[in-house]
Amino acid sequence: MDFKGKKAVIIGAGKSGIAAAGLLKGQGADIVLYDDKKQDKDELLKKLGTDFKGKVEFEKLSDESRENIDYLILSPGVPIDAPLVLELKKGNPKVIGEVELAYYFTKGKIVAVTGTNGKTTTTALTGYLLGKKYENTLIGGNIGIPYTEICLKSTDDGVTVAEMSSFQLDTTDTFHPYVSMILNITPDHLDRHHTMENYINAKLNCTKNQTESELCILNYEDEVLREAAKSIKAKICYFSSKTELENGYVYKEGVIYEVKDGEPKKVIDVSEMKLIGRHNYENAMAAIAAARFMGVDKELIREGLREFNPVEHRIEYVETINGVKYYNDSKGTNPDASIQAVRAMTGPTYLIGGGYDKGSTYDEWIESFDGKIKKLLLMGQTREKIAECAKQHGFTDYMFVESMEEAVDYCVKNAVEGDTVLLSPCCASWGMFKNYEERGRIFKDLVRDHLSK
Ligand code: UMA
Repeated sequence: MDFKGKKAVIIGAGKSGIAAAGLLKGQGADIVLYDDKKQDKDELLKKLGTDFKGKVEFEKLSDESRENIDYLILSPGVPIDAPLVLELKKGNPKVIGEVELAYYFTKGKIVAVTGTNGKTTTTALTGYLLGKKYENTLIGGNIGIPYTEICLKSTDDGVTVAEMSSFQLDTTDTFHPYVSMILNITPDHLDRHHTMENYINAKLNCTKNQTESELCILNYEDEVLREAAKSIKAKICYFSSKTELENGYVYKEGVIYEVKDGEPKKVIDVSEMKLIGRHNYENAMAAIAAARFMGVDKELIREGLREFNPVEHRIEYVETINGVKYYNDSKGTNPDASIQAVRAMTGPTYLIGGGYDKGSTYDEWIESFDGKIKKLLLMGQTREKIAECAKQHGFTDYMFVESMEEAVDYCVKNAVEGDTVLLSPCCASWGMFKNYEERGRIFKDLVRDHLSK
């Protein structure tokens, strides 16, 4: 792909937009970096570097920048049906997402990890296992490192493990991984994709260009995925934590097995790993399947599984204060993820939830409380909606808080030895926090502040 002298307008000047501009400036493109929201221009220019010769615009794209666009590059958070995108499309530019752009520059093999939940842990673990064999193993994408930031570091003999969100997959075209995995699909981001069908199709984009000799790893327990498998061209490898498969990876009574023609061979006893919870054993099976397909030795896989530490913000242990354990699950941004965190708790729990409304329903989340939740502390845009739903399910031990600080203070004062405090909001962080990382770090800082009091 030749970008020299071509006009590229990038929409969204967040992490991805900045990284895309960084990539394109080295290709001699004529760049306009635009954001709907006003930003500190000097700060942004500093991030772009002194060799950035393009334009930066905010709030309204100038008439000049709208003309003769060759490439319209969308950050993941920019919907393909955003009014500005629809308008600019009339000029017939090539419209691509930031991931598709990165793909043009990627060398070597790609492992793409998607699914509603478990992506980040699985991406990190897969990268860790592949790193045992491939010296140049890169990890990026939705995990927080823009793909355009790492793609130039890829090499023919290396591998890139890319976490792909539905937002990112929505705007891919030729993106072609060697191994793809879809961990699960449950309703999420319906405000952006409008229908479940659109959301599923976005996820399936990660396998649409794969061929028969390549691998697609799927969760056997997900009916949507089993149905989708019928039209997937790549070889399918299933994993399951419930069904004894004839071929694939199976979790049963504390052990992960690799099964070939009905014959199970033990991979690892899960008690040897630091990851906990059935959902994490599923993530581990997907990572093992990818590593095995890419030729990583079984003993090295076992070693990696034992060494790997859980990812920040996913049921992450923070501290114990006066016999009360604190867990940060800020990545619990939808019901399914948060249900897994609630299930992983073994005793009476103070649960901190609520946040940005992305159209989820909370019935299953409330049902998963199973008598364990002593108090539900609710914050953000969704707090009334969740409270209403809780009442309908006969759960009334909830209260509203205005801030994370108020929530943590309440828990520190009221939780007693043997209790657990879990931040697992079941909602996105937007509105109150920049992102889930900021929300999780603020929670952890507040908890640790109490430790030093
Ligand atoms: N913006 C516009 N117009 C729009 C929408 C956004 O100008 O119509 C601007 C915003 O004002 C903002 C910028 O775009 O300044 C933000 O861009 P972005 O939303 O694409 O976010 P980035 O900072 O580039 O981060 C993105 C991902 N964010 C989203 O998908 C919302 C990050 O995933 C990802 O880590 C990062 O790229 C690197 O790949 C975050 C996320 O919440 C973690 N992902 C969702 C999830 O996991 O559920 C999908």
